[in-house]
Amino acid sequence: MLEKMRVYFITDSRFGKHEELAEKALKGGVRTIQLREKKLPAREVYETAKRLRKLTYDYDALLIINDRVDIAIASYADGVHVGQSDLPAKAIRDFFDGVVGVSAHTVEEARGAEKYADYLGVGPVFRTVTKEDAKTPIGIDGLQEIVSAVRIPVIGIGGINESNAIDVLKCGAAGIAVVSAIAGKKNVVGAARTLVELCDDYYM
Ligand code: TZP
Ligand code: MG
Repeated sequence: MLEKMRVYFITDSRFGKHEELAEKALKGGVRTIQLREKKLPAREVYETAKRLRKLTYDYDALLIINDRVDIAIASYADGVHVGQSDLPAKAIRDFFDGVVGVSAHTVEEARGAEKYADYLGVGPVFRTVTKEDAKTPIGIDGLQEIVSAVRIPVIGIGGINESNAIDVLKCGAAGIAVVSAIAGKKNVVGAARTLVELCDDYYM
């Protein structure tokens, strides 16, 4: 599972259709897709998730649903990713067999989640404009501190691109989660491929 999360792509409809972005990222070698849709009604998110499920199966990739464990279950996704204000991982574990990822911004949040989460999404590492309510960047040092404080895999997120991805991996992060470094590029397939090759090379 972890190997597939090295480059973890999060879809964002401001950059294009979820399915189109996901397919291009998959073509570029990405093996984890997170469906992140904050605006559409549940029915539409579910329909999108089902289409992404088919696509991710075709590429032997993981599908993670942001926020909504009900949609993750209904669409046969591999997992769900929740934040500090969503259902707690402990509660999700009681009825969901899939992968559970939790966002953490501090050592305290990370330690609080590690017992029940499979991985942590930690950040924003760098400044990002993609998330409207993004917190203060924790920087490489903040990321390093959290990686050292927990035993579960940490995926860095926020402002990560081809020029700083290796710094994130050098902290001991298991991968990088990105939106704009893939979705915001003219050549989405090529941008995905560049990041995948960069990260794979680092782990070789
Ligand atoms: N959570 C923390 S930062 C972020 C999310 C969803 C946005 C990451 O987007 P980008 O474009 O990779 O900085
Ligand atoms: Mg959330």
